Amino acid sequence: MTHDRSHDLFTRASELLPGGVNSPVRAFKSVGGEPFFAARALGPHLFDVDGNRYVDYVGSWGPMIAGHAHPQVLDAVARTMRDGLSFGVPNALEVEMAEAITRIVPAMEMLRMVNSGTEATLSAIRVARGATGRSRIVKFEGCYHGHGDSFLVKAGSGALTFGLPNSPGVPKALADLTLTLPYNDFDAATALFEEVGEEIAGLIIEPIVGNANCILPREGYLQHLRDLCTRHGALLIFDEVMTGFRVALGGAQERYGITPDLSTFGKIIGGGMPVGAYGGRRDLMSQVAPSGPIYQAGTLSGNPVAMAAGLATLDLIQAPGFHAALEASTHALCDGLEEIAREAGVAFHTTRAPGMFGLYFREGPVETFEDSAGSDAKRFGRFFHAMLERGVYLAPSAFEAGFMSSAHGETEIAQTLEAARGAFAEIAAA
Ligand code: KE4
Repeated sequence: MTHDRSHDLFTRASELLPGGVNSPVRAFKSVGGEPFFAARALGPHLFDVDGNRYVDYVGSWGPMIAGHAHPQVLDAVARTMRDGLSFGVPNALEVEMAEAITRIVPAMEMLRMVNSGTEATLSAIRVARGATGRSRIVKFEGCYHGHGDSFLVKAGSGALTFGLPNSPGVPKALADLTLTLPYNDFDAATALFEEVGEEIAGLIIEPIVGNANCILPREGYLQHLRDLCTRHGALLIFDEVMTGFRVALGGAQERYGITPDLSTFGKIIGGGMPVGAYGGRRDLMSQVAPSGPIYQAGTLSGNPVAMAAGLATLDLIQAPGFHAALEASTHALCDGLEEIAREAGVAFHTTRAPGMFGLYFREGPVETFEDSAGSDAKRFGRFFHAMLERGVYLAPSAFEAGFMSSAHGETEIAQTLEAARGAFAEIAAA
């Protein structure tokens, strides 16, 4: 594979964009080398500017659950944009989106559209603080909720990838209001709530962690957090920006049968266009301006083009059997990778939920952030490049989940496993 044009573009980009990218995790910093530049994408594939084709397991970090450039999504966008890109006054598609989300996610009694997952989570936290009159929030080490100041404390995703879990620029006074807990630790959560439970406005969690690689909740853990929040008057906030509409149609809250007080979404509901949403209990959301005093606003919130792309994607994922098929292909990929690693004698483990998965260069199980951090990141980096050279694009960090789409068929999974045979053999021999 040649990457000459990507290299030229990256050289130019690096002059003008920090790290040559508009979002850190794209820079390949933790796996080494330079990122390729995408020229186009279709279905399960990305094509770079040098003409290389990759089976894509990142899917723009989640939105492309129905595959890239799905005709139904593109047609909806093309139809809508001809009537204008943004009005700054309400439009019918915003109502249709609100009706779709509240129908699919019953805990979302009322919601507000925004333009990113970050906006959704920082708005949800503001509602929690405004509605309870409390200031402290609880998050989990390794979880990532976007780059809002309150969340850049022991954060995951790119912050973790670059060892910046506590970013400069976040005032200590604000960071001190963010308490962190170890994920999947029942006793630590109980102890914290017993100590300061009445000061906690909200607890925000990725119900399935997808930003410290992929970690599933232990049996009963989410219910334990639900009970603690209820008992101490704190609000339970499910950050489903990644898991929403993916691990089940109704997200992790449907999969695990938990009713959060507030939820945040993004990615899939924009179908690739900038979008986020936050919402939940009506008595909380009715306190948001202009119906209440808690302020939040956005020039492009609910813009018709993003709504059209999101609605078309939501339509596609409601097809009968969509999530069952996504779960089956996720298991087929992960089972195959584990078998090939075993044959190659490489310590390897996967975690999986419908449509998302974690790859670990360590023996299982992986149930805590420490388990995840104990994966051999150097080996992951070598595996990443060995797969890339063989036409498979995995998330470029040992601390990111991978994503499956309905466009990944048996052919793509077989190609991926064939590439993995060579990649694992290469690693075993290193
Ligand atoms: P955005 O602001 O990037 O739209 O969403 C922030 C966010 C919030 N909550 C969760 C659970 C998330 O996963 C994210 C964003 N996810 C990362 C991927 N790990 C986006 C990729 C990137 O930062 O470029």
